[in-house]
Amino acid sequence: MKQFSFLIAISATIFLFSCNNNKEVNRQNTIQQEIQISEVNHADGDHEHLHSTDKTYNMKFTTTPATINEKQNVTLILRPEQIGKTSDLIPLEVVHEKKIHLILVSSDLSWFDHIHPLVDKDNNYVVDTKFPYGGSFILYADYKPEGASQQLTRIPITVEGYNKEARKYSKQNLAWKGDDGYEVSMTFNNVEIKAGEAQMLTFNIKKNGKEVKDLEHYLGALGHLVIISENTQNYLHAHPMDDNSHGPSVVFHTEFESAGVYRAFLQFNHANKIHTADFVIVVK
Ligand SMILES: [Cu+2]
Repeated sequence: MKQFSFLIAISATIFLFSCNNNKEVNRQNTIQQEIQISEVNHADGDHEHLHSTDKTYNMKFTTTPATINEKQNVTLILRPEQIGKTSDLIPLEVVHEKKIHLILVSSDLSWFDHIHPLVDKDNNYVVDTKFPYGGSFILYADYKPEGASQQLTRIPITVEGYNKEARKYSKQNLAWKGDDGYEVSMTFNNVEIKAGEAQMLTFNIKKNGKEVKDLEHYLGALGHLVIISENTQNYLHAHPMDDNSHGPSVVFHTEFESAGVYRAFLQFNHANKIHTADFVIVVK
């Protein structure tokens, strides 16, 4: 049985989830205030999660159709359950405007999506989506049962279809160029990012060479940042300090627990469109 542990920290609403095998997260950002450390048992081969303290929750996951095919519509169905009381309804709290934040990535972290399942009359959370090609993908469901702590369920899935060659990220890349003239550059306060050091990550957003100063909110904040380790076991989800700014800089405080290669996905809202800028961070 694999151990799936995670930690939730707040201050500028930063959530860090970490899933190191058999390792408990025992320290966190000096900037952040630690509110809870819990360990979750991740049963092999299914999506059951046990919370060692308090009540234990599981996010049951099914799809229609049961087999997911590339480029075809699939309905993802998530149902929060309390272990041992699976018939009980588990109401979820709204966090950053949504009850479930669902992050989807290909296992090589070259493809990313962020969607929000909606509750139906049977208390299932449902969303339709499509996967662009076949292979392994990871879903991260981020949710908070009423009166309980923030939960993260990591759900590995297989998509049938053409298996694209996996991309390997090794070189740091802090500059992103998107469509429509958007560019985002990332800087940090130290020369390099070291594990265990508090970091300030600053993203500067430009369009056609000009700084963007009229960013709108996305999910109640100026931006949304997801950082995932190369092995997909560490997941960090952050919102910036809310300073009533509208750009061009979006600042996040965080800390990397261990050295390695990470992919960062910054989402921002400009001109009524959500843009996703992606980066490669090498933590020493
Ligand atoms: Cu979300």
